[in-house]
Amino acid sequence: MIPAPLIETLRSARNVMVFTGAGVSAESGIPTFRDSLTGLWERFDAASLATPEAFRADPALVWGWYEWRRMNVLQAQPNPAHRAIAELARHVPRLTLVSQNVDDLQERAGSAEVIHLHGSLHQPRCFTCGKIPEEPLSMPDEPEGGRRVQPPQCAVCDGQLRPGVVWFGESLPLDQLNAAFAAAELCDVLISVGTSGLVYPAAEVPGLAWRAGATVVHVNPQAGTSHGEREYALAGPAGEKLPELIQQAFGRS
Ligand code: BJW
Ligand code: ZN
Repeated sequence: MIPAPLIETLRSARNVMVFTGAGVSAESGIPTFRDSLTGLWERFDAASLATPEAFRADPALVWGWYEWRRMNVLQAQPNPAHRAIAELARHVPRLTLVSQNVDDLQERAGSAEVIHLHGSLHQPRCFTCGKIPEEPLSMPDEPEGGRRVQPPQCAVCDGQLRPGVVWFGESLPLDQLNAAFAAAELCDVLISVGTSGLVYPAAEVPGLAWRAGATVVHVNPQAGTSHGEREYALAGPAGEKLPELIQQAFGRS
């Protein structure tokens, strides 16, 4: 049951922000990071795979792991939550979509502009000179995970390509972070979907919006039932709750 005041607020909002985490892609079969049993960090060691030190120590291990993840994403399809976000953009005067995700499922569901705070699996760059190769990556050869794969060489400096994601201890892309913070301060409604809110500075976004006066909605199976002033929790999978919210606010989904 979606609270009536939330439906009214969304219906009259001029400026909506959607902030997504790994949970929005969970129903496409892409594992989250911290869910018990299924989360990537339950099965793999973040320090050995998602830091610049890890890449320096064993580039083939890190590149192979990210190639496995890129292949999973290439084989996955957008789910009803991704499609609901693309549809919401057609109902409100302005929608800003900010994602912590490194997949491209939101774009493939029809969202035109996505602010990616943690980069992309699909756009590697040189670990040495930072150059982004002109040629897109080809389909990974081997479906198996856990296999070492030598990273391709940079055409400019012969350095090694690295995944174009933001690792622990690295700065987030400044333009995207500034755009996300600015949008958070301007929005009337922020819908936070499928994030544990544990990783900073991205995790500051919903609080920033709330302190600036926005109504904040959390869509998450783990969402608590209690909520503060201007704060709602829709407890359930995003692929159910987002279409329901949009259907009730705008009449179709
Ligand atoms: C569903 C669902 C369904 C399930 N429907 N929902 C302040 C305090 C403490 C530490 C720090 C701090 N500030 C910075 C730090 C350090 C660090 C940090 O935050 N650490 C914390 C973990 C303690 N941050 C950084 O290092 C950042 N950089 C930085 O701060 O730079 C400044 C600096 C420079 C130099 C030196 C020092 C500092 C960078 C962070 C980069 C994060 N990178 C990753 C990996 C990206 C690459 C990759 O994909 O491998 O980003 S980590 C991982 O976590 C990934 C995600 O984007 C990010 C957030 O995770 P997310 O999306 O929330 O996923 P989960 O799994 O946590 O949650 C999923 C949720 O979905 C759950 O709630 C489920 O219930 C829910 N769900 N099914 C809806 N169907
Ligand atoms: Zn280079």
